[in-house]
Amino acid sequence: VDLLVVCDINHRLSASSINRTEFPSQYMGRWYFLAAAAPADSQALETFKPMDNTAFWVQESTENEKLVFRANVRVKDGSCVPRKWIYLLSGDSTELRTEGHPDRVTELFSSKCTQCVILKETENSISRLLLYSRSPQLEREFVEDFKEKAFCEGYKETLEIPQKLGNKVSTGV
Ligand code: GYM
Repeated sequence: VDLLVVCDINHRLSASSINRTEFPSQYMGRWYFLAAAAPADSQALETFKPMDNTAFWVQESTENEKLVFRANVRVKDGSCVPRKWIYLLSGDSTELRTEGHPDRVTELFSSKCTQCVILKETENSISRLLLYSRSPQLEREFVEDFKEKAFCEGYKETLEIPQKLGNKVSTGV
C-alpha cells in the first residue's frame, strides 16, 4: 500500500512521553498486539501472518530487574499457543533485553494513543515496530498514526492483527 504521507517531526518515534518515574510499573498487566511494521521485503512480519490476535500479561518477577511476559497467541484456525518470555531491565533505561536472545534489543516509544506503546525490536540486522494497546480495539486514527510513523521511519510494510476471534490470557496466578 502506498501512503501519501508528508513525513515531518510529528512522525518521528519518540520516547519523550514515557513517564520514567513510574517505569516500569505502568506497563504491568494486560496488553493486546494490534499492528506491526517492517522494512519492505524483510520477511520480518511473516511470523505474525497466521495470527488472529495475541493477548499479553506482563508482571514483575520475584527476581529483581526481570519482567515476565506471558502471551496467548490465537491462531486464525482457532487454536491457541501460549508463550512466555523473560525481559531484563537495566536501571531505569527503557531499553530491554530478552533472556535467551542475547542479540535482541527492545526499545519503547510513545504512541499518539495514550493507552498504547510502540516497541522497536532489533535482532542482528533485522528490526520491526510493534504496536500494543490496553484494548483489543483501537480507533482508526491511532492505527493510521502508527502506520505513518512506521512508513516515515522506513518500515514500509505493515500488518494489522485481525482481532476477529476472542482471547483470554492466563495471568498465571
Ligand atoms: O507474538 C509475537 C510477539 O508479538 C513478539 O513480540 C514480543 O514478544 C514482544 C513483547 C510484547 C510485549 C507486549 C506488551 C507491551 C507492554 C510494554 C512493555 C514494557 C515493559 C517495561
